[in-house]
Amino acid sequence: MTDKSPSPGAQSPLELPAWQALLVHSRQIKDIHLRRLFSEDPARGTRFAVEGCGIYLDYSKNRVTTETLRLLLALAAECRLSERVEAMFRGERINTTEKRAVLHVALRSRRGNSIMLDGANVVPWVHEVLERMEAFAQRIRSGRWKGYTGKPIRNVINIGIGGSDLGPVMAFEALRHYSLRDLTFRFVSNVDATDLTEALRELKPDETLFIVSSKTFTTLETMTNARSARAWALQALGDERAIARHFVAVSTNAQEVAAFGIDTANMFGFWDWVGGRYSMNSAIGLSTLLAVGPENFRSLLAGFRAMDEHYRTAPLEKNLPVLLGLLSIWYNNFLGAQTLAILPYDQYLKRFPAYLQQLMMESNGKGVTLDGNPVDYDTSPVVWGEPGTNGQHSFYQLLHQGTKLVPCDFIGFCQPLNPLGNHHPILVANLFAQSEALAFGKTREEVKEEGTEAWLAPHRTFEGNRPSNTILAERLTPETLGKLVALYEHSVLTQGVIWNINSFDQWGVELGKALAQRIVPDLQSAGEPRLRHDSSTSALITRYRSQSRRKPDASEF
Ligand code: G6Q
Repeated sequence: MTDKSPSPGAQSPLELPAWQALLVHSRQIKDIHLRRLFSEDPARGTRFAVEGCGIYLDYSKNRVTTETLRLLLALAAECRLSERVEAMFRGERINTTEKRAVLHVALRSRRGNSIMLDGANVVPWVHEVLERMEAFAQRIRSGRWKGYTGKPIRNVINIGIGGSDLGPVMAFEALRHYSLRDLTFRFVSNVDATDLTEALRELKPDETLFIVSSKTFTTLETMTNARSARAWALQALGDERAIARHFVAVSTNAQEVAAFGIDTANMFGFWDWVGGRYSMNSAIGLSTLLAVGPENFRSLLAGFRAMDEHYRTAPLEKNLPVLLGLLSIWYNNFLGAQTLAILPYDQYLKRFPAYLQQLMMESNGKGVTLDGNPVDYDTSPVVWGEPGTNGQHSFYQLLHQGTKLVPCDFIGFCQPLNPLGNHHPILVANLFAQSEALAFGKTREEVKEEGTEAWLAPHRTFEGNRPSNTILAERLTPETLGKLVALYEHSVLTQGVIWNINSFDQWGVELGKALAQRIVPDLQSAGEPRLRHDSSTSALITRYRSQSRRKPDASEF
């Protein structure tokens, strides 16, 4: 045994020449206005734009010059980004704290490819599971799979949380247009019984299939929900044998799946080299496959693969995930931005910001470097967002006139999936107008020229110079969705490499889980427990115990 860290222990980015140069450069250009950058370079709108595998990234409305980009790209090179990317694709154990490879890219690798891990090619394993998932999906979708009473399945409920929920629910919503409308899909994640209770409302147990999605099959919330769902089904169907017809599992843990009573023939596996938040195209995507069918699911995978190829092969200056990641570094570490807004102008992408919250913040919300030293620079921004145009009538006020610098990612499509009158041009006009307004604003003079009284003019002035990216694709297809998700996955790695952190572990979620396990008995015990918490937690527990036992008066109903 050695207590030496298994990580490469690279140099702090602060010591790199490009980082130092960026610091100097950021001071020099911090007051430069986008109005000036655009007027000095009439071709800026297309010069600072790049297209990769059908996704167009316009990054011209960012507070960057050619020199900024040169330095950011130099920083990527000094951090040996390409080497680290290759290490991931080659299956090296880059998740050092968990001693695991990071091979979500293998999940979308073409059959016939070879990705070796410990002397074995993992690609055939991926395709074997995929084929089983497809065969199962065909049986459910065609009605050939019968529930215990002989009826076909009409409702599918995915039970999972975190990475075993956010990907499936985001993908279902994003691809709802392509889904089989005969089936109802619901997603249960929260241990709050309201989630399961509302999901089960009006459903018939003999027409309902539960997918228990859990990599470990030990997660408290998921197992609590799965047991309650099992009791609900058993109560109606009255026979243990019914469980095999109404429960399937997605997991890496066959032993626990069998212990729960699910036939392991109905278990779809994956591997420890697939991180939860990177698992939506593993068997965790079973609900997506059931909803959209094998052909669309394969297109989704093809989209991921196209972006993987682009990331691996495109030169850094034309590489979408690299540019997106570097721009995020620029605002986060050199211009003092604390957050990033994700603003999709497509109602089907309504859960995309929530999905990206986990992807980015769980991956890069880290406080120590790969070799365990505290970082002395900011890591992940706070990620948030809502679909447009709704956000415009809510928080965009702060984006336009507030005191915070909020870089925005606008995402839009040229073709609608639901053409109706002039809805789509109105939607897209709003997207373009917002990034234009943020960048260029409206000067005090312009406001006055419109006849606004002097005292009101400051309130109606927009200083502008507020940065955004615009990500534009032709149409929201399964393939496009795959490209978009992979774009952000790889942007996360790009940032993680620059920050010299492990983007693939999540130790920060452990402590709260462990403390909850200690508090449950304090809340439930019949006798007064001896509380050994801090005074705040103990007082909260005491108050809960007294109020949860109080019978409401009849008048309160
Ligand atoms: C994601 C995390 C986390 C995980 C959930 C569910 O990267 O690891 O969100 O997905 O805690 O875990 P299980 O799939 O094991 O239930």
